[in-house]
Amino acid sequence: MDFETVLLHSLDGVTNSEVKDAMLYSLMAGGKRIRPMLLYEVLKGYGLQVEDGHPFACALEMIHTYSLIHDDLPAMDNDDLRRGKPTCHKQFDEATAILAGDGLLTYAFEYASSSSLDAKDVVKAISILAKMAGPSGMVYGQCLDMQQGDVKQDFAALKEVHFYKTGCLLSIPMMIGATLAKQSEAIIEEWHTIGTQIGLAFQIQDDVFDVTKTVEELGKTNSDSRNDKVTCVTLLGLEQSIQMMNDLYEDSKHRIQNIGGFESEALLAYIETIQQRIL
Ligand code: GRG
Repeated sequence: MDFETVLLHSLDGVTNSEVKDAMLYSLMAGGKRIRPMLLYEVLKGYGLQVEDGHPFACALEMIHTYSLIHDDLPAMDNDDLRRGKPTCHKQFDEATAILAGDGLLTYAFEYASSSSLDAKDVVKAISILAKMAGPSGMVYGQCLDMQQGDVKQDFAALKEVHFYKTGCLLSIPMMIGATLAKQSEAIIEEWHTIGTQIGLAFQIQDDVFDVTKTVEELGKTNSDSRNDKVTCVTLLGLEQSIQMMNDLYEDSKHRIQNIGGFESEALLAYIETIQQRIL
């Protein structure tokens, strides 16, 4: 079964309602599915089955989608277009979009807990999911981002926003993959570092695309420029941003190659496709 089908059926257990329709609308709107794919590649590199990762891969995509729905709300970035379609609150209404985000966030944990792997590993993986997505992780990053207008940003401050807002969620697949493969705390921490670097590189790439691609190509509006937000490109310029992005990807690939007992070829090839992506 391909991931889109697995993801579609992951909401089968949810009671039918307008909120479920909105959850499905946003979840199945066609993202790149980078976080689930990273998890699958880490599992494969450790010799585990892709199927073992389904509950966590779906949970990750649910949490990612909730964050996009809430980020697009008028109280946050106020965007009308996401993944080439009207944002959730435009397609439904604000109250339904808030509830769809809440539904995806909470159901993600119910779904992840359906994993039949070793209960100790499952609890640890769920705890990583909660910590990295929560108020000391991605939510903290979003909080810093919302305050951006009040504080003059330098690159160190911007990097901190990206570390939490983007890096935390991109670290989850690496950390959970290593956890399910029963790796040591030190190795899980190394995967955290790798995920954070890929997250920062990914965010810089997103900032570069915001100035080099059209709204039609991106399938989303550029609220950073509309909201006068500082980005890597406005602070460092285009050339230096691209250089930094490539350095971060290269360093993370190098770190992955040095992880003992991990068959890195497929993951490195996948990261290469992210680095070379045109959208
Ligand atoms: C509302 C708690 C809360 C958090 C919001 C995800 C997020 C934090 C904000 C969205 C805006 C943004 C630029 C986030 C940085 C991460 C990023 C580039 C997200 C887009 O991820 P992709 O490109 O999206 O993987 P698709 O649509 O392909 O899944």
